[in-house]
Amino acid sequence: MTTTFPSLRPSDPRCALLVIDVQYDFLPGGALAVADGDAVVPLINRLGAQFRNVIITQDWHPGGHISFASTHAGRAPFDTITLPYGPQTLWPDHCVQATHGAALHADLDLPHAQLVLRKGCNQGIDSYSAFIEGDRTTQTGLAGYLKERGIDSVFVVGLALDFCVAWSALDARTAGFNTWVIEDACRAIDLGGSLEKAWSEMLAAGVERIDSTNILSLPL
Ligand code: VGL
Ligand code: ZN
Repeated sequence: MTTTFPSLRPSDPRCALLVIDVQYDFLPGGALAVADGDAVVPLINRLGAQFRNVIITQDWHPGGHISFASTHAGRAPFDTITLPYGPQTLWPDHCVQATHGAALHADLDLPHAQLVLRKGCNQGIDSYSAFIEGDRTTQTGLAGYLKERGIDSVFVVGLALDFCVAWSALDARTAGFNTWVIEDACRAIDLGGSLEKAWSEMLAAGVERIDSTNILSLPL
């Protein structure tokens, strides 16, 4: 798979930056901390300044969510269970609606972001993806939102690379978007080989793997 560098400028109205789940619970000290997760914030701010279209996502679970180990008697975080829609990794309680852990990092500086999309709000369905929930049926509406606005190219950054970033990038491809993941503006959980698996699935699906310098060096 050869990487094609974006031919569109980030300021092009057909491009959008998707900023995935830069929330306190995924940052050092948080309930489901991603190592070095806070390191992406200054870089995302620099990238964001170049994009006309910025969309932010927030993992936003009700208390007692199906993805929480605490919801299932005898289960521990990082166990896998089988739900009606398939296997589900169980997590520590995280990103509970309107808690501090669910808040976006205060240093995220994206005043021009037009949409904050909250996902994982359904009690009985997890949603790593910003596009389609874990049952692989329920749509968040993001694909329609982007398409109705003439956006056909998305650049994905944030946390966690091997879960919400990867699932969002894969679903962006399936929905027909040109899709790039800006690797150094992401950090991973890396659970049982999940990072390697995520990259092989993304590259096979035609997601392009690039570095922030590939964007920051483009003319505005
Ligand atoms: C995420 C696990 C559970 C993520 C969200 O944002 O990558 N990971 N919920
Ligand atoms: Zn979650």
